[in-house]
Amino acid sequence: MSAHAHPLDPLSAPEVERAWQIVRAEKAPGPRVRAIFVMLHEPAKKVVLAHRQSDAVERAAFVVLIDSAARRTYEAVVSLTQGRVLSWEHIPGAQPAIVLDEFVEVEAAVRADPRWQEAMRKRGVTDLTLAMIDSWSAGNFGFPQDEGRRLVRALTWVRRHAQDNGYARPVANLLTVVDLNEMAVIAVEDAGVIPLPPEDANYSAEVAGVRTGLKPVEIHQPEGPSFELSGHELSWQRWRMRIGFTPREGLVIHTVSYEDQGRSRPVLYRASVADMVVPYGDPRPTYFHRNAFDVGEYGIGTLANSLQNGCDCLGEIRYLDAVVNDGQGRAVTLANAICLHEEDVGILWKHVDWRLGTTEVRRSRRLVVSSISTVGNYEYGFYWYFYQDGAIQLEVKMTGVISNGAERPGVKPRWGELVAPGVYGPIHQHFFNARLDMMVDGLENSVYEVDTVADPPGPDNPHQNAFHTEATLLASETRAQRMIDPLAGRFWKIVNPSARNRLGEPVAYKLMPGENVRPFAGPQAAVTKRAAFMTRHLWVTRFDPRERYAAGEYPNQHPGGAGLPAYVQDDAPLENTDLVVWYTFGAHHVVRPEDWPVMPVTTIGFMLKPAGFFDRNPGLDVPRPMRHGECCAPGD
Ligand SMILES: [Cu+2]
Repeated sequence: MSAHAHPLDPLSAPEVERAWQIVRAEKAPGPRVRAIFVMLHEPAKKVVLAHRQSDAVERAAFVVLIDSAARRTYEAVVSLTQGRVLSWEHIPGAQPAIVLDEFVEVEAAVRADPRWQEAMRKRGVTDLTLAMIDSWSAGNFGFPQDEGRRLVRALTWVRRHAQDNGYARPVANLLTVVDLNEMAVIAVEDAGVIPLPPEDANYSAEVAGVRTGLKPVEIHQPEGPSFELSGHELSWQRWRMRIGFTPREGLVIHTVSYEDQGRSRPVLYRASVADMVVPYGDPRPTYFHRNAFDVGEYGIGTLANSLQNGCDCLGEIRYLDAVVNDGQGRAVTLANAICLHEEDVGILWKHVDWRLGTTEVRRSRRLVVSSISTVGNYEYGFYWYFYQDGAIQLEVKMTGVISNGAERPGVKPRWGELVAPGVYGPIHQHFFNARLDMMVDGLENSVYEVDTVADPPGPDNPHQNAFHTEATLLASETRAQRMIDPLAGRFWKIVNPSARNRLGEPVAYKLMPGENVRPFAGPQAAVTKRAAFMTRHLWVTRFDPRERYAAGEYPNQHPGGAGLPAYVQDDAPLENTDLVVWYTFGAHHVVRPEDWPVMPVTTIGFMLKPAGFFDRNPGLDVPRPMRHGECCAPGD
């Protein structure tokens, strides 16, 4: 037993390394082994929910590794408390996520390959140090030569000069296929020279210039932030939660509850972005394979940034470090990877009673828990917001450099847009899936789909103005595969049938979709089979601790069918049970010249709002705003 504070604390750096040492000592997996993920093996819900502060905590790690020589993937559960491997399993055919070490080694292998060097010379590139090679996950297109291999399809860019944007000049028609187990180039596919774009694409202030006229904005919180952080437990304005982090998912929000009149009321057991995929719409040789699963194929947590105060977050900031692993099983501490801060977001509510001459207004403050990951060319920011009216929001911010290609002068591409002379941005989509293990006033919940419907004309509707909502129970996993319908005002309500509000209605939170889109890849496309989660905006499953990821445990090179489609095979009943809501939200990216050379942030997300969870507006008691050290008086 260790003296650890809480069963959901992410693994510490010594725990990561100890887990790896235990696996190596006990299983001797050979010299060419790579650690893929070393993360907390989360204890069972009942253990977590029954945990008291004085309880000793069993610590365990979940380890994924690959023996490159034997081409075998293993999973281990390692007890850190007992110092031994609890389970050890070979996962036949699985290609685990690609780790950073492999990216580095791929780049070196490609550079050293004479076929690739020849392809560069054909394109007039003499200084090969200006070239940059990014590994792209290989996908699974049923090519017989891919069978059984651990592959990436690497793309090349060439900077115009040493300080240039690495993605300034894409090399079109050149794909380098690398076997990661052999760390050898197995094919250089050159479909013909397209000239490199003529311009550089720098975005530094030194090159772009600096506008004038901005006066300073400073956020002062002289008494510090209003939240309290104790280890990984965070409390703020009646909210209480635990902040987790895994190398695969990045931010994880655990055990979210709201204190309501002295009662701690749970809302969520666990929330994370459980996978994502970026399908591209161009069928040509160096584009068709682009559909990165950035969570499951790369591990978005391992790619998290160290954040800087005043730059990434503004104000009175507290940070948490994140601990991930490298390919050798060493702990890597990403300092300041998780930013915690408060933001003023305008007014929370207001009313002017002009007869009485009184005004009551409250300002809205939100708690922000965020992290940003750099995945090759793109940046993804994950922002969880908690509001004083009981609302929760996830906002994903997308920025960085678009994935691109080169086009011959004068060609207007069908499957995308030109963003600069010779530089092309293919049309694509970013689908995220948030796994929301709901716990609305308890584990037993049901989900309803709520549409608004116009009443038919008739004696009950003589003025034909009538409309009402209709709620349909999503009674089983087959029936709980739904699409958005903004024209019906559709939302989904997560209800606790055995907890009632003062009006006698079951308490609920509703999931409110934001902007969303459908996938455009065809139903038989490889990416559609492999990322079947994107074909439905809403999925609900009965809780099963083994059902963790929307595209399954091993999406890399997987032929498809894993994850949600497999989880719902048994069509489990969903009424009044421990369930998980999986929400897919897609950002549709028709690339613009303004997205070049680095794209302004675009956002996508959704909200969870109380819907009869509280008896009234829970933000009534937010204090009046302060102005020059005094309250805004109602008569002002
Ligand atoms: Cu995009």
